[in-house]
Amino acid sequence: MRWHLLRSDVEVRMSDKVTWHAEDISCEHCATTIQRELAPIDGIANVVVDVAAKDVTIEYTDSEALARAKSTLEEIGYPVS
Ligand SMILES: [Cu+2]
Repeated sequence: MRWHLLRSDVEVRMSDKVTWHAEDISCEHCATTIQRELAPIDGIANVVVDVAAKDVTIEYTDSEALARAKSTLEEIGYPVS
């Protein structure tokens, strides 16, 4: 019984969301690159890039994935604040 409760907790776990500002985002090409590099990371559920605002919004299911996303952004030339 307890095990079932724990399991359903995992299944319904919601993803968290964070928005970072990356001043170096300048066009759709940047958005495509960011999507392509971040989307395959395990634990990243969704990536939305707002080119006009220079914002990257990331939905994630574990915080390690988020740290990896941040360092990946730095590596590909979009350090975030
Ligand atoms: Cu660009």
